[in-house]
Amino acid sequence: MSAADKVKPAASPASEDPSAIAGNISYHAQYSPHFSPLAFGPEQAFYATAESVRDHLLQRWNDTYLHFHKTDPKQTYYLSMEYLQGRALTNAIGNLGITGAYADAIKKFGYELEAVAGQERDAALGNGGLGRLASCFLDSMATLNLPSWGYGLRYRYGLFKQRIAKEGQEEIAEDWLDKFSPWEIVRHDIVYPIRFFGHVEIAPDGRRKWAGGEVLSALAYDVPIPGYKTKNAISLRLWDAKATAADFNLFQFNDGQYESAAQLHSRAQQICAVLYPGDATEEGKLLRLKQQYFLCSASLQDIIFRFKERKPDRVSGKWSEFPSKVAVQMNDTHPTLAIPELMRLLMDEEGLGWDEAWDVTNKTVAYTNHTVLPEALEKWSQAVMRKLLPRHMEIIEEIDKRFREMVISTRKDMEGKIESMRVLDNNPEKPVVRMANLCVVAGHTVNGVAELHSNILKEELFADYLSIWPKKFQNKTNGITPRRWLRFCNPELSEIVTKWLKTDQWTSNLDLLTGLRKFADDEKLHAEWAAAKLASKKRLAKHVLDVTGVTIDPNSLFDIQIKRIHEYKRQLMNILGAVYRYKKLKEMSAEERQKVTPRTVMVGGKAFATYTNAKRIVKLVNDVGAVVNNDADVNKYLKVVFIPNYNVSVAEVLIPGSELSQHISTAGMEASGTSNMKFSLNGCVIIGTLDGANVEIREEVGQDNFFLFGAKADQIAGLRKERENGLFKPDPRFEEAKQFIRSGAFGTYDYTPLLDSLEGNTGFGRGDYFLVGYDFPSYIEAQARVDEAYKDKKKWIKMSILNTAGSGKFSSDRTIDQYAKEIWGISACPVP
Ligand code: BZD
Repeated sequence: MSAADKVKPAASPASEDPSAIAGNISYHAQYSPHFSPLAFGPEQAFYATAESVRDHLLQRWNDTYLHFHKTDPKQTYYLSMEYLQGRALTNAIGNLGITGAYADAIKKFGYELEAVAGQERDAALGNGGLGRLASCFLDSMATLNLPSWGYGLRYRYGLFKQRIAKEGQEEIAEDWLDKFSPWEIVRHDIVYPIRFFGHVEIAPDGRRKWAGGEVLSALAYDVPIPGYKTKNAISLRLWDAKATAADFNLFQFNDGQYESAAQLHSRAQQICAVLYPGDATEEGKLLRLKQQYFLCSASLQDIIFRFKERKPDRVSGKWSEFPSKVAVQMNDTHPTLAIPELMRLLMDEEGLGWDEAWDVTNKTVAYTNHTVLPEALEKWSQAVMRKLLPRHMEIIEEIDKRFREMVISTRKDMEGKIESMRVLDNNPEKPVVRMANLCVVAGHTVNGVAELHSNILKEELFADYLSIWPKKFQNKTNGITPRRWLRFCNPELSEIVTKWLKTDQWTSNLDLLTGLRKFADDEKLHAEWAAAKLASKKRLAKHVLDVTGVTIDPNSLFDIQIKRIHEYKRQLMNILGAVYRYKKLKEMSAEERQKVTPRTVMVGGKAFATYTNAKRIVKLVNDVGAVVNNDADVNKYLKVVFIPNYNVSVAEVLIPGSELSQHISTAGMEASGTSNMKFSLNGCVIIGTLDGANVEIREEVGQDNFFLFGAKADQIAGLRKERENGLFKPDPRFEEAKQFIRSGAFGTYDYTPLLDSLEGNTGFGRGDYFLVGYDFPSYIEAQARVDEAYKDKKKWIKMSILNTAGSGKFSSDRTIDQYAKEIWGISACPVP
């Protein structure tokens, strides 16, 4: 039966009226037909519903654009190679305050809202924390009515889909655009030329000019981002690459040379084909650099266009006004090319001199660092850069030269440091451009993402620059949006919070959660809290059964670690802990076992396709699970489950159902972490090291409500030295766990190389560089404290409540408000 048979189609929805909404859904099912008009299954229902919601969004998006245009406020542009948006439907109707109306409207077609929303594919245009942070920031920017937009790339295939096969992780292309995305609006009116390769010439007016090479087009797709309870909707503008008809060689095509006729078209397609194309080859590196430049150039041309559009009369001679109207934030070093591109546009296109262009650029751009791992700090080959972007390379060389001269002439004391501070590393073996150094030298502000991390930036990574620019460095502790990460993903707990606080205003003022503290011992609240947790645990258990076939017990302690698989995040320590627990259970008598706290250990996350040890860790978790879960002696007390294809929507099921979550990185290595904030907000207790934002979470929720273990950041260097000097004595429990795996207890796969990475002083595996062996005993002891605490149900629920109550600081509304005031200098611009 078609939608029109059930509800009469109507072109426009009236926002609060379910009948009018149903009419509009029916209208979209008929007149935006992507499917046969005869059927109206859950998938059709999703697309028609989404298009109906899009009508609301577009209205707001247009009003907001016009309002910003008229008021001409200073605007922020967030440049990021990644956005992990996840699903949009529930979030959009939640932010617009029309969830109930839509649920009722959908019922008229015989469907439940949840089932329809479950049809949506995740937009996974990102990897992990950095991409999800960008998405949380957009939600907060819109909610705070800030004039700000995001810019990114419209990857055809986002982050791969993970499947677990016998050999371990398999990667499959994630086809989020397979049908289409109902949220994006293609903007055929917004197209910019993007040049690659070519050469630099002197134009007749004496300016330097980049010419030749090949020119592609960047085409804009807008994704409207609604704020919570506001009329404002901002834009996430994603660029796609295109070639034009003029680039199509009809002569060659008619001559049967089909491939060469459309060469540029196929090169254009490569640019936005995938997120993080492999970069082991030279071609792969070139493609990544092309992607980065594509984002920067298209975005800056668009920003300059808008600067002119808003006040056409200011165009000539008023470039000093630019930084009072535009702030550009670079999300890590991936969009660093924004710096030389802005310089080029200002000098070569707009005719500014170096000093004026530099002043404008410096006052416009700021840089957020997300890692101190040396291997993650981007360096581009000077040769590749010169070939692809010859004019930008000239500009970078000039920035480097002027920086060097400035230090030599003003800071004699720093002469010995200049080489490592320079933008260029002219090592004859491998001359490179250091992108982070370029960001520090050119940006007006550099920030870290948690207090500990920002201090490490100031004291270690960027310490030399600090004495030159003491005011340049700031901290902006990360945050998460409370809308997606509590209100919408955990309706049961949200209702309880609203009931006890007697207001739902916590949704946009998360500090109000502290009001729960005074009820932390209230037995009625305890009963409600425990019931909500149990409901979420049951939903989680169903997901686990659906995707793995493993039955887990909702009465066991749900212990979760979900994040990208990386050695510094130490999923290996978690699984060694589980192996140790399993071995001890095996050694116990049936009677002794009955005193044990039953646990379900869940691990989820994707390993980068070429990261061998990370893939071995995925395989090990799966192998351990296969043995433990089928061992009838102990599987009442322990299950180990690998959750496949971890993504935003999986997180939305897992986090509400969690009771303990692991954030156990080697201290000093996790810049912040943001899932720790999501867990804590959902009443989950953390076991963790003093790393990243864990430090601040522990301060906020109270040290009694956090299971701490492990070495501190300032001990790490010393411990590594001790290890190198052969002074490390491994704990017998650590040896026992490793030996158990080596014995073949979990199958025939050869884990020797993985386990060897934990051995030795230096050399292979860097002699346990991540100090799993050092922290293991205190980790096991902290886990024993968890077991004891969980036996006291009252105590545990109280800890859970106090975690939620202490999470107010970690709202991305707080983070974005600080960026707005302390870095960008922008203020709210609400649509009246
Ligand atoms: O950024 C992460 C950090 O590891 C987290 O500690 C932090 O909480 C978040 C947000 O600030 N970094 C990343 O996610 N980084 C990447 O994904 C990445 C991508 C490409 C190249 C290098 C790093």
